[in-house]
Amino acid sequence: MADYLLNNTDHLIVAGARRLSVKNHKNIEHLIENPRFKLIDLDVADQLNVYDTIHKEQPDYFINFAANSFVGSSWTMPVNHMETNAMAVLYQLEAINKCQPKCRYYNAGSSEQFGNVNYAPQDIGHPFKPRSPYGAAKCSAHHLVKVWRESFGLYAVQGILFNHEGVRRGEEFVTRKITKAVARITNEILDLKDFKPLELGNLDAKRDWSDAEDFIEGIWLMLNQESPKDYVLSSNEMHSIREFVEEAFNFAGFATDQCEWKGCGIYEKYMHGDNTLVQINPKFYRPAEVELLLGDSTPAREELGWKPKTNFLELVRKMVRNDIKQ
Ligand code: G4F
Repeated sequence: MADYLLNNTDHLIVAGARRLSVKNHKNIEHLIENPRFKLIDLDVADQLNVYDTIHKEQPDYFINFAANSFVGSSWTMPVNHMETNAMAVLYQLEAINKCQPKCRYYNAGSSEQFGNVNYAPQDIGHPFKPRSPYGAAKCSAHHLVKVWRESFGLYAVQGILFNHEGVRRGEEFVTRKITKAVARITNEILDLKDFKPLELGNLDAKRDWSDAEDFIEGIWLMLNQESPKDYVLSSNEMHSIREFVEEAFNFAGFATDQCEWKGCGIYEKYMHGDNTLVQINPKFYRPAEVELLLGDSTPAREELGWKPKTNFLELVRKMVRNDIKQ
């Protein structure tokens, strides 16, 4: 988002990040010296800190990407997810309403809010049926944004974004986990070393994946309409984890017609000759799964003039290429 704003607008970016004793700023390292980029300490779960920051900075826009985004950890840290993904939104809305009501506000919503879906594709009218503490917190945030918009006339929106990936994706999310492992296994096989197979959970979950870079423009368009409205951003294409695995290995030279899925359930394996490339580890199964997500982003395409540029295959290849290069 910061890259996009620095390249396409003349705004000053005040970037808030939680203070850590050992910094984790790899994805923004290249921006630190930019005179239009200012990094400040900000903990969105601390109401006073949020209020003081908005009071001091008087932002024209406030974009909240500070949620905990890993669904898998939300069962072990449910309170933390409610505080960071829901209460934090309340603190931000209240501070904006009190000190800078002209500020345009964006909160990152999620297709996880649709959860145990009733129909496909899911549009903005699909009911919320979350399956995780993460999803429940995001639904709560969604209602808060709507209530503050309707009660106080704030320009506040929550885009509902389907999965968005890329070369800066965290390594515990399934796409990056796969592409990193494909790069590692490819190198280890070429070097004739022993290697550990990639371990995954549910291979049959289906997701609507896009390139995060494409979504940034959609978010900025959502923030700059005449009146505030929530939109879905999605590729409108759905693929299983299994297909992602096949395409990623295929691109690295393990042709799909020379590989084979063998066994079933927790004994299923993806084999290339005698080599096991992928095996199941039940520890990656979730207590409740969102089996299928497929978006319908027609209103964003028609009303905002937005559309994604990168399709599924290009995304897989871009991520594998990057990880092999690294
Ligand atoms: O990559 P994931 O962890 O992403 P998930 O849960 O769909 O959430 C992402 O997208 C949401 C939008 O829909 C965002 F709101 C959220 O913040 C995040 O960005 O898992 C995708 C699927 C799941 O069905 C999971 O069970 O992959 C399945 N999976 C199978 N094996 C695995 C694994 N997921 C992970 N992380 N690790 C595995 O080994």
